Amino acid sequence: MTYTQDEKKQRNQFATDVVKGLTSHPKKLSSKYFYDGTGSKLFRQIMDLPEYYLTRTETEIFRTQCREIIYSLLGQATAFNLIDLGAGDATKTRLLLRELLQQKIDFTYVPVDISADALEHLQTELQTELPHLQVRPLASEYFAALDWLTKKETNPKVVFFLGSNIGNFETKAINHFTQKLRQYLQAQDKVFIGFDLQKDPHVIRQAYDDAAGITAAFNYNLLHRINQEFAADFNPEYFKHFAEYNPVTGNMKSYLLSTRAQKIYLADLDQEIAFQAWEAIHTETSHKFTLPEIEQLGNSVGLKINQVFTDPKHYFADVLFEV
Ligand code: AVJ
Repeated sequence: MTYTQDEKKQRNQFATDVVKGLTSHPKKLSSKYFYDGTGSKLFRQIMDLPEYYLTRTETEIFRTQCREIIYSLLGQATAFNLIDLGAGDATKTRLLLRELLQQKIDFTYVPVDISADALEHLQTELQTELPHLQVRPLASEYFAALDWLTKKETNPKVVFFLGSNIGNFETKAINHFTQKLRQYLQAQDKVFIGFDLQKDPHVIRQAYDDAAGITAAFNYNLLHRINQEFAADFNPEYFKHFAEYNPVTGNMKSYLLSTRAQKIYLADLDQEIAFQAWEAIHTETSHKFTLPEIEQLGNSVGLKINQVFTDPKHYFADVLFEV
């Protein structure tokens, strides 16, 4: 596995972000910090929840339209790199990988993930499941990975960004991300992005507040992680998971609410954080898109839609863009 940033730097970045986020108004923590070992495990459980329709729906799109997807993303290319940003456990991508191998197509699979734990888990599974696959895992943030790759690779690339991971950015950051992504692309390259679509707000809300409480545990884990990494004294029982969907903005937001006035001490950083009763920490945004919004997003950076793959209920869309 290749790491584009060392552990010490990552921890420093985390410390800076935690202090900055918890001393701002409103308080916030970046959702990218959910994914330590426990967080990645909890997210794998979320993907299997009955309420969490996203993974199931996107998997269904991949399963039923596998050949069409491969045909469209290959275009004229004979050899390529499949870069999978935020690969996670790559359940969906695997369906394509198997078919690509069967069709004897020359490609390298480059899973990129912020979570080294998730990547290790994935690599082990892939080695037994698809022994002929050429894999080159990158433990990295997205752009550090693209930077690193553009310097080393000349083959055309197809950049995957599945699972509505793009929804985790704030509105401005979605545009910024797409803009930046575009700068790494050349004429032959393509981008394949998974977008969660706007739908009945109740369906969306339940996906982020499941009956078994797994999503709540996923949210609380952020506090456990801060306790572990910075010797902090958060008591997760004094916080409440709260999830709210706004059909006007298309933003699904998750929070941790402090159920009482309390002071938290982060010993390793010698930092005290005061909470008012019912004060919120915003921990995640999961944006839901409309198709015109997706088209507009592509247009604004010079990406054209090649094809839209969706499910019968139009819950989710995997969109192939070309330069
Ligand atoms: C992995 C970012 C797509 O926003 O739906 C799941 C993460 N958070 N449940 C999402 C998540 C709460 C997920 N993404």
